[in-house]
Amino acid sequence: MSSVTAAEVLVDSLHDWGVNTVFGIPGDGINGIMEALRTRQDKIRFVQVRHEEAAAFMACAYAKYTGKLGVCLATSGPGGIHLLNGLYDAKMDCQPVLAVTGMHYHDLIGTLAQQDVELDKLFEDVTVFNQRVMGVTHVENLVDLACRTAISYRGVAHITFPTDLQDQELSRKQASKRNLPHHTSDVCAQGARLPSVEDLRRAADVLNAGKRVAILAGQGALRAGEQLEAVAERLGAPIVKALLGKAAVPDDSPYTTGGIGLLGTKPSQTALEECDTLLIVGSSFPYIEFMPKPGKARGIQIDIDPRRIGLRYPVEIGLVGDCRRALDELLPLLQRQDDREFLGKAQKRMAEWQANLRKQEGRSDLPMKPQMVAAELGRRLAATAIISCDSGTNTTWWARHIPAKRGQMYSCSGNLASMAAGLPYTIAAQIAYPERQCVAFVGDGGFSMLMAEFATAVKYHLPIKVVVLKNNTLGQIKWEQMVFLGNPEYGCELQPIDFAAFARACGGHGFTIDDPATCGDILDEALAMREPTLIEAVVDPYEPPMPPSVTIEQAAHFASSLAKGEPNRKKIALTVAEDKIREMV
Ligand SMILES: Cc1ncc(C[n+]2csc(CCOP(=O)(O)OP(=O)(O)O)c2C)c(N)n1
Ligand SMILES: [Mg+2]
Repeated sequence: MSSVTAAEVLVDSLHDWGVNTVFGIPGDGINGIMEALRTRQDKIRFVQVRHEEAAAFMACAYAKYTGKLGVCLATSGPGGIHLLNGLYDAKMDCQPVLAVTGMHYHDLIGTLAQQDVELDKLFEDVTVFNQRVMGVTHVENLVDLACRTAISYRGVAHITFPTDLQDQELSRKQASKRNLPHHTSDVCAQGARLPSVEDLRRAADVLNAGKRVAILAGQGALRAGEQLEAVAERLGAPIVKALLGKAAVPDDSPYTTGGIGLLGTKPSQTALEECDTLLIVGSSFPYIEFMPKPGKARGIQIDIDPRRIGLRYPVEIGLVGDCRRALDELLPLLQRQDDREFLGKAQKRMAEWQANLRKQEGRSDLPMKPQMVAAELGRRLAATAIISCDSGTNTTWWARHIPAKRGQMYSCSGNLASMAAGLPYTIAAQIAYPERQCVAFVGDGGFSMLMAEFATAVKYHLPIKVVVLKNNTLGQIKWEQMVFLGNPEYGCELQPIDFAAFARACGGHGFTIDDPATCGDILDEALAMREPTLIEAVVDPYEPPMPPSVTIEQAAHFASSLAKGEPNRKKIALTVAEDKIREMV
């Protein structure tokens, strides 16, 4: 039998776990692993990125969009440190990700040598599994347990690998006497957790007794759309969607009132305020001020993670299990609610809300309104498009003005709410689904953080489309400073970049849209491109992302920020006043 190196054992084991893509950047701490990847290119594709943070975001997005393990690789010291933000994104949105990092020579660790960072210690907080390789015969056991733990506990596993051990040949002589070869398994055992019959019956009793049931659907409900709609129909219940649950049911479903929270809709907020019973399906939506007051409604929660039952609302019954299967079991126990008034009212309010959105989207102002750009894009997206966004005001426009259609996928950095995720998410989506339309909808601040990844898309001929909302400001923060604290904006203006020229400089296509009259045609042309394409949309920096309803405190803060010397107060006041008037007429 020909000999294999420890790094080859790592790569072969990953392949056995079904891994076929690894995102990363080489370095002297992982060159042994790179060699194993080089000689196994037919099994695993190595995608070279420009920043390890992007590799971790890609691994996270790969997991989100495929349901499979995402894998990233970084060298010792700085490479591993760069991964962290993307790994936290995976941790906080509960995605199975394996990070492999390099480490210094095994016998120099802890001796102040170059790049001697004990990454296992650093990664302690972000991981559900975190080990350093102690010898060549350790690798197979570690990989099996790392992959299994990441998948079963929906979190980040980390293996850090001393560089000199990577190219050592596997010799069973080195194994301890209890470490028999191949004593671990690479079988991916899927849990089929279902709530107990008793709990399902109790939950059904509560739901059947409700007169005004609302459903809050999150990321965990993404693969349970049909079931959600069936339950909503049976109970006459509106479906309110948390941000990560945007694609759980399409926005044209008669049952949904769209998103919830600051970037959600008023009808969703009202539904949660007025419901007497709340069914939470796969969501840990963190803004509890939008939930019913504790005790105001009876609560039922379905979640795959028992720890999360009762996390944000004091529910009476927790159904622990896969949302789709749990809803399948629940449905036959539910009686049809004959009083359709609660759903009917929500639908009426939603129609009014939609009419207001359409007004915003139809505006032909210069500079362009971001709502208009989002809507024009949304109209043109393919039936199976995958659309990722960043954190910022762009998230609000994405959430409200790009309607999710059946068959599309949507995601962003949800609980971490990190900027810069949109582009790496889109690259990962395109790698996972070469035939689908993959689009990033991002802000100029977030995009510029990891914009070098556009060159990654060019390198691999990925026909991604990136829509950059260019408002030359960290828009979201500007509004937060004014509306939440009553202060003038500070530190928010951005040095403008010619993003279209940048895209061309990378070898891709670059378009600029600055006029509503040509916006649609340019989008058509850009979306038809077969190489990476960036569309820079020059939008109004003074357009506020209005919350579904403005509190008196927010209005007072806003007024005080203008009075305190907000530098752009005239333009801002005019824009806000004009928006308000248009809403009324
Ligand atoms: C990595 C990171 N840094 C800072 C923040 C705080 N933050 C949230 S939104 C935002 C502004 C985003 O600006 P831009 O990408 O231009 O989007 P816009 O709000 O203008 O649409 C900032 C700084 C964050 N969420 N993530
Ligand atoms: Mg911006």
